[in-house]
Amino acid sequence: MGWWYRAASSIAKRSIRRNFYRGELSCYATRTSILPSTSRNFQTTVFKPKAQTAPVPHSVPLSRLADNFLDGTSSVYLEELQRAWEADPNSVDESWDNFFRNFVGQAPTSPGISGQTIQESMRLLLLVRAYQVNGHMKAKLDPLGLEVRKIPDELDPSLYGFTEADLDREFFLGVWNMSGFLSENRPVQTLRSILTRLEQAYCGSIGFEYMHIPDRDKCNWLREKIETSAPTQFSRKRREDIFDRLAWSTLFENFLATKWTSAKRFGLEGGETLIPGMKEMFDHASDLGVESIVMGMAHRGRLNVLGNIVRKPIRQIFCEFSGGVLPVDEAGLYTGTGDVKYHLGTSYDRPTRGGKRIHLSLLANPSHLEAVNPLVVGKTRAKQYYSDDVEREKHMGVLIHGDGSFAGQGVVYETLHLSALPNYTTGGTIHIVLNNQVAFTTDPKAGRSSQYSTDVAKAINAPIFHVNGDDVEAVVHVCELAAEWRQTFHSDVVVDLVCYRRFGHNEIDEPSFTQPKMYKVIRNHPSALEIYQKKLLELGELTKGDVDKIHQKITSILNEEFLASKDYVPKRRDWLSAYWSGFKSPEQISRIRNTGVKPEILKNVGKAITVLPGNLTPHKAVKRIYEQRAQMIETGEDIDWGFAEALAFATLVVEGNHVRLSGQDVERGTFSHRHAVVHDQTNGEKYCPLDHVIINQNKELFTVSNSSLSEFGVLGFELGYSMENPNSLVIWEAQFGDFANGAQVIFDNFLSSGESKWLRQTGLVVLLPHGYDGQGPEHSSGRLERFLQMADGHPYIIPEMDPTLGKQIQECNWQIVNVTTPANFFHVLRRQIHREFRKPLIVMSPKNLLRSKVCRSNLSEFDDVQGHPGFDKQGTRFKRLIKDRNDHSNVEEGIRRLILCSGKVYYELDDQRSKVDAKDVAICRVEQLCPFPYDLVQRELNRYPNAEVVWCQEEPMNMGGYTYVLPRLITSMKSIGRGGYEDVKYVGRAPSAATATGFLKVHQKEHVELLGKALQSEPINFPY
Ligand SMILES: Cc1ncc(C[n+]2csc(CCOP(=O)(O)OP(=O)(O)O)c2C)c(N)n1
Ligand SMILES: [Mg+2]
Repeated sequence: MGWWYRAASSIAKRSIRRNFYRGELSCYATRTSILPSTSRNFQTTVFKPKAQTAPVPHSVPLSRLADNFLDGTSSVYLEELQRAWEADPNSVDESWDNFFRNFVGQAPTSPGISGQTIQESMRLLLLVRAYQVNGHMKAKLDPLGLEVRKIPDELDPSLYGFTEADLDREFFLGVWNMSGFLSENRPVQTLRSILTRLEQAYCGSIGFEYMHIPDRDKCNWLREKIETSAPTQFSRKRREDIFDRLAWSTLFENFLATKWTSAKRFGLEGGETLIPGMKEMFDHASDLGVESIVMGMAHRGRLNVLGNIVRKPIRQIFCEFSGGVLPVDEAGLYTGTGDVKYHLGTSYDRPTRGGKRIHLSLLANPSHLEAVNPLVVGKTRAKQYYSDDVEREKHMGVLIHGDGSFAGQGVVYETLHLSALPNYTTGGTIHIVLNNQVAFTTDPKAGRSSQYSTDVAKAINAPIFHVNGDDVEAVVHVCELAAEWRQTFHSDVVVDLVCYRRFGHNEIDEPSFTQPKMYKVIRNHPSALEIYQKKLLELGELTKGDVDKIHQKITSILNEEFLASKDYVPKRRDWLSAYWSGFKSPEQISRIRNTGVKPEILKNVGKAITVLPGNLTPHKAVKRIYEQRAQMIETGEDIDWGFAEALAFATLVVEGNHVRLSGQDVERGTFSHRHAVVHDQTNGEKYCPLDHVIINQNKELFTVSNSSLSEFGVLGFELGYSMENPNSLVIWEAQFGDFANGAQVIFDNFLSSGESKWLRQTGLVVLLPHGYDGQGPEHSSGRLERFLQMADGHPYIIPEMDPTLGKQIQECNWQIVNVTTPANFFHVLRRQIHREFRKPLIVMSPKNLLRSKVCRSNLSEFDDVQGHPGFDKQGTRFKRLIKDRNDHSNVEEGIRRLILCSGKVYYELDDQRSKVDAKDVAICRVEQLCPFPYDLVQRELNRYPNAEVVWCQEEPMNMGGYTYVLPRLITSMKSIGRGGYEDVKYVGRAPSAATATGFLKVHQKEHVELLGKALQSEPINFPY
């Protein structure tokens, strides 16, 4: 290969020089683009090379070449071969026999191969290479024929000095170590046939983009598939199948259009070949070992995919079109708020052509384009984990994208770039871009800065198959090829299905307002079904009778389903298809379980996770931390935050649960408090103590993984992961709580509302470091207020508060806590698993408490021993509210002020209280803000009947818990006759645009004022 690069680069250099002298520097990129370089993708320069400017090749017979093309081993090899062939033509490979037979003895000037010059050889190779690299630019991808693309000069043979006269000359084209066109058994062909083959392979209905992949084996594998001499021929039977599938896709939309003329359905018309493409892809994937597919897609064609691919009962889809019916009234049935029909998901076991079954699940998703992508990938990964699919060949993710969204939505890249990360890979996702060449009203040229909407996928070296959506056989071919690629290389691949949108963005939209020219063409454009039907009839593969039969069959089934839809009543099963067996819906009461752990188990796991192997050389600070932890378990005292968390993980692991913690720098912990992975200082090897809690522990049972620097993508991934199996504690930690807003879509549209919309539960935990330490506006706040605002608990109605039942928590959309003790953190984590339902948990986690000497717990607060401090009336469990630390009795009339607060400000208040010796002030910590612990707040209000009630927070008034707590506190007070609105006082920062000041001095001043006011001896004015 070395000679080839040398030769190619010398040509390139020459052309650069030439162009430079002509003052056309801009063509640098164009001319070098034939090289395997990074600049190849910009084909917009105006340079038009004149064929005659290329130097006319001088013929130099091969045998007399002194060029480095044949220097060294190559020429010696050729000479050897030639000698062997002269002695015995059968002793060499047939291709060489042909070659020498053609070559030897002919006059150098005759139009045969012997006239081939080294320059021609090089140019020919460049021409072939140009097709491999840029042939897609000439492929006929646009069904409407409207696309204006400049065919790259590199695909013009005259650029390389070839003329008409050369077309019937034979050329030698053998290259070693390269598969496909250049290596087959007939290295000698006419230029005409070479060009025909190249055009066929690269410029038909499929445009292959793969030469950006920096892996020769992968390129060779693809070349082999692409450059095969005969294009794929489908059998009559296959063609009938493909036709049938295309007819289903087309007639389904037609049927919806005629029955519900004014309903929005975001139809597939113009892209109907997606359905046969996907079906054939899935059949082929199943043949190659795939057992289940997790799918995600947006609005366009979703109903068609649901009906035809995932086989959601068509009568149900029709029923939903007619307005939908609530499920049958069953005891304990939760129906949520529901969602529009084109967002719902479902799953199904679909029989494949090969006689197997493949499990398909389409995830529900919100309107937010592409937001479901990371969830699909995360869920796929979880399926692989639970089924021990270590090769990642049984479970596969498939994502269907819009062209506008694929190019424009950042989460596409955030998901793509997870694809090869060890703890996030799924062995390849297949992406299908349903490229209808428009996004709502926006043309591609206004919607992206690069040629193809798929260009972002080049960043991960995925091959991209662009295909003309009107050529259903080509669509099927690339869909199958994508499945093969995925199963062979376990990496992502993209199918860019270039089609059009027959109607407006939705069916009631007028597309000609904005795309008049395109829609003029579309109006007269036959459907893909009509095109294929005509082709098969002309080829004699189907008769008119066959076609009619298929049409009739489908229409009559659709009509039957339509009739059946009128009496259709959804069953609970339809709503809760992914229901976790045994888990309770919000309306099915479940008892609260305790979360304390037997002391001996705590001791044992505590020891297991504090022992580092003798041959490991940890950093001395880390060694000290582990020694301290060992000490903590030994004495049972002073357990800190990091160790409490590790104990929660370890005890869950011992109980057989999967624990997965992911986020930026979580292995060490942003604040250096976790050190879940210990690095050997001599050889860099890693040791994770939590991997050794039980004997022969599965490597992934406990997973802690630094993630890529993404919030939206990674949080979405973990959410998808958490939804697969309830017996897992899946945690995402933000570096600082602020950064969670990069993933806001996941919070708003999935985590806070997913159960209500789609009846899917998740116990995902989100750790958001929060707390005002003077670190400036972006490192102080986890934006507690945002999460509280999305909480669905009623501020004016106190629900049934039976402390032994989880009804309040089962009914809420998520839990939000701001925990202040290591033991309480331990229990809140364990509570996620030790219950019969799953609910997301948002934790405002501490920063300066991680090292605080006062933020410590005793091991006796973790265990389940009666009489120990953790044990209350019901046993040991998470404390939703922590009462004043002083041993107050049930009624304390002498307390003049009750401060309610949440989070680390408690310790500061307590400290201030000691400083000013304010014994008549009680401080309670609301550890769980949502759902609001009405019962416990009432209890504390009753305990201090004469106290002034204060809500104290360190956040500004428009942030933190204030606006959430205020109405709930008033409701609690009113309910026990303790006053109302004017009786709740506020101590905290003033309202602010930024979360915190950037000036440390200002912060400190605010802080001192805040504490001073909270503990001042005179009453606090209303409202602050
Ligand atoms: C995050 C987000 N931004 C904007 C929209 C509004 N929107 C819905 S569909 C659409 C156009 C999508 O274009 P494309 O991805 O090409 O899909 P198509 O509708 O053409 O199939 C837009 C802008 C949305 N749903 N989600
Ligand atoms: Mg589009």
